Amino acid sequence: MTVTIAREGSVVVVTVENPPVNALSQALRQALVEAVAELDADSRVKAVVLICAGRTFIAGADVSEFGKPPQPPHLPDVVAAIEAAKKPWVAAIHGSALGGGLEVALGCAYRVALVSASLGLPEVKLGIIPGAGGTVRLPRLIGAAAAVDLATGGSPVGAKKAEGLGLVDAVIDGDLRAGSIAFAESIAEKPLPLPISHRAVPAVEAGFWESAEKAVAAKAKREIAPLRALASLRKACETDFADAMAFERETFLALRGSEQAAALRHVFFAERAAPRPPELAGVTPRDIRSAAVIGGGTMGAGIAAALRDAGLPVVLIERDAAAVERGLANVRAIYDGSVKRGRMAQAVADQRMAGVTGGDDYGLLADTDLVIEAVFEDLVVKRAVFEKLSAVCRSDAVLATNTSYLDPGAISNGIAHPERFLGLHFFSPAHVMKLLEIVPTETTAPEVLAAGFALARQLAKIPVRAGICDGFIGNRILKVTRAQAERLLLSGAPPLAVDAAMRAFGLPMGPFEAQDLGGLDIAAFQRKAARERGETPFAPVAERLCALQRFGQKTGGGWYDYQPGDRSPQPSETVAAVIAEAATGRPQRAWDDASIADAILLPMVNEATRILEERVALRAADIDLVKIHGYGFPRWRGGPMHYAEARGLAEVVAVLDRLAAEGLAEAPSEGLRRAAAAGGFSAGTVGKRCGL
Ligand code: 3H9
Repeated sequence: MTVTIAREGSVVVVTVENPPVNALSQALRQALVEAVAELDADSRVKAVVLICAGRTFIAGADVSEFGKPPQPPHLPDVVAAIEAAKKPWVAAIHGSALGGGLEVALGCAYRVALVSASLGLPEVKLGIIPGAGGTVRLPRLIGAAAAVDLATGGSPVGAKKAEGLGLVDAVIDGDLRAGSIAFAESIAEKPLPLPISHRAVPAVEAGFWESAEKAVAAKAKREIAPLRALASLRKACETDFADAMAFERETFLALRGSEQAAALRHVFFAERAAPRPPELAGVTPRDIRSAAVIGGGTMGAGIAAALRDAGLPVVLIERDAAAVERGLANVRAIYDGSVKRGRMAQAVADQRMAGVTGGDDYGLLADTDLVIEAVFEDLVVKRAVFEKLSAVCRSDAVLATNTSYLDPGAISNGIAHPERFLGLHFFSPAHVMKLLEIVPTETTAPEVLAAGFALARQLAKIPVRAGICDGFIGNRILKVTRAQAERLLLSGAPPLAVDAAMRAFGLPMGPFEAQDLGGLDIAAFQRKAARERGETPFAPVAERLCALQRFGQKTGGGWYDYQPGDRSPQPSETVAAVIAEAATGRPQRAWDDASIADAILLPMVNEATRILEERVALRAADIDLVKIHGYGFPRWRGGPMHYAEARGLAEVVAVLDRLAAEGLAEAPSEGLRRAAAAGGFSAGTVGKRCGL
């Protein structure tokens, strides 16, 4: 970390360099306080520009310090020192001024920003609220309503919008350093503006806070921080500066040590580690500038849209002209939907669509860099596709399958140049869902695997490397979720109670509602394939429902009954009778929300530990990302592995032992017992064996 001071006539430029994102480490906070004192004492200095080296302005407090006790100088004092400086400080913002970074900028007398910069208070996304005056100064500068949007939503605003809000004083297009120096010269002789902390609190309309509370609560669901941020903003508007600062700081410190903040921090770092697996360090990915998708069904069309959204030209291949038309119509429907919902301008949609070409001739792919197959889940059909691709594509083109259950090794068996082949498992809808499981085969070359990760980055997806097994990481755990849900049915918990318990835990939907939405036939098809492989999948009730053609909402009934035109699930007498029959002779017991959640979640953790032991996943945090980004696991719980660790693995093992004794779950794996003894996955033997 360095803070350098350079003189440009009467203006001084203070440059912060603390890669990667100029986070406010203790050393940087100290250096800023010292710079204020030094420049205050220098009579030649008329104004100060605070600028940052590298990719961004100060992106916030150093999140990695959050697990430790705060060290002085504390950020509120640093901001107060800058605000009290005798010379006007001008924050010169490029990249992002986030969290503590924006708070530092609010301490400055002026703020200027590059047109490409963004500013925001994302603290709530980390389970905390601003802790250095963000909620107290912001309403004084831009009014309560805009401050509520920024501090409770956590999304940044661009420089132009910030200028409109009064958050920045000038937008600079071009050289930020030169522009900021010129700005500083223009204000150097003016009297210092009133510090934001001295400005009047904004007035709000009657009922403003009550309606803001309703709106924030509805959006935040079970996350604590947004409502706490709102409380802090309200305090800022209703008391004096010092009281409001004390309230904000107290709230910040309390949340900083909360379970939700620990979980959200875990996810923050997991998401940033995921795109750069250490095992691929130094490997140059194969270049991907053009792409094709084989198959224009829901999945293929979604993948095509995702590729287009990332700027790649896409060819969509189907078996005949009519299927090509249907495939293109599926892609168009995605863009039409975005336009209808106001998320995309018609001109952008047209431009995206213009970059998708359809055809039934594989010859169109002779020079394509990446081809993703998304045809029917049938080994013979998929192999036929790759045989053709093998014949027409360049030998260095990356060939990928989007299979969810088949063995990519078997799919690629016999193709020319098998080192260019890998699995890229998207989640439906593929243009929306953030997860991408990347599945190398035994022959995949490192630069092809690296191309998969680079593609994920380009597509703004979260990549997770998965080994080959039935269902890879996510669907393999999903099988356990479903089996456990059925075990619960057979031991006295009705579908409604199971779904309600999982919602209470924080999932957007329970396992039975989710199956009714997606269709029971898909899992039935997979079970059939599993039986053909000699396995014995456990789905006694689902099998009976499928035999009754109850495939979910689309057939008017599945785990629940549905009235025509109404998607709300109604308990079904037919299903109750099927469950009663399947449960004959089994012991029944009483279930509450917590014990239902345990009976589903802890066996998932048990399976996930096996997945780690088998190196199907390389890191416990990767499994968390899979469940959060592919299956709606609540982010504020940190994913199943973080949840289990936070709860204590010894307790997890004890609960699983009890469930196993009742025949309601498998016993904890040896790996889980070892991890419990070692105190966690990352510190423990399971993690170590998996390369952590
Ligand atoms: C706060 O400020 C609280 C205050 O109100 C109160 C204090 C009293 N700390 O995302 P990237 C690392 S809360 C530590 O890939 P990009 C990241 O782990 C904070 N490290 O880059 C990664 O490390 P590595 C509020 C951080 O260019 C590297 O930087 N601020 C932090 O795609 C690159 O990250 C935020 O929440 C941090 N604050 O995006 C901002 N931020 O290379 C969070 C990043 O070793 N950060 N790292 O894997 C971001 O949103 C993005 O990093 C940013 C750059 C947009 C800045």
